[in-house]
Amino acid sequence: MKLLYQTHSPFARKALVFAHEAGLADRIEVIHHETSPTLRNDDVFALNPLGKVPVLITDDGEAIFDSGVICEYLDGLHDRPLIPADRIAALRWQALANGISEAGILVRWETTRRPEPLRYPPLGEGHLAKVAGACAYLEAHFQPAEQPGLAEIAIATALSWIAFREIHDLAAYPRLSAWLDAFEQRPSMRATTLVGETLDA
Ligand SMILES: N[C@@H](CCC(=O)N[C@@H](CS)C(=O)NCC(=O)O)C(=O)O
Repeated sequence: MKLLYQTHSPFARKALVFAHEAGLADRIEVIHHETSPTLRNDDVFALNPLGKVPVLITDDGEAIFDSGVICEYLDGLHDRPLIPADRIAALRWQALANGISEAGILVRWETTRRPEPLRYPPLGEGHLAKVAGACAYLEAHFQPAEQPGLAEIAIATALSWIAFREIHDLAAYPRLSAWLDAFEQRPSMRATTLVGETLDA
């Protein structure tokens, strides 16, 4: 299989960490691609009409997106499922993690990515409040499983990216940040360190 990837994407990393945790990483060739709505990558668009990574190309040549669907697909390829029987709960935590990354990306548009005269601070502040609210919710309610599954992988990769881009200070959430610090030591996370700058032009 091939994974169209980006070394600084929380979504791409979620799919690859999932592959590592499922014991499937050695079956996947990782190919880095830069993507941005303002810098078209035709190779990615050829496989995903949204032009986003991650995209998984299966051994049959099928292109699968997005990150959540890739995780579902990979979970069918091994015998210790990472998406637990309480599927709805796991998918809901994944949705929260996705929302954190999406809001974080929108914060970055309003703080660094958009040309300065076009930035709209209230929009950035509104999205930052969503990140903070979701972190507070996780601090209060998230009970991570000892054996990581989809929920833990999605939340860890989203929060790790928030810290990497310095979008929001996770020190305000001691229980959550202690768990994240420990999770960062897993081989799956250490093999997929975040690196690089987004290219928008
Ligand atoms: N819902 C998608 C989101 C993927 C996504 O937003 N990827 C970003 C990189 S972090 C991207 O490729 N953005 C390019 C664009 O928006 O055009 C998923 O879970 O895979």
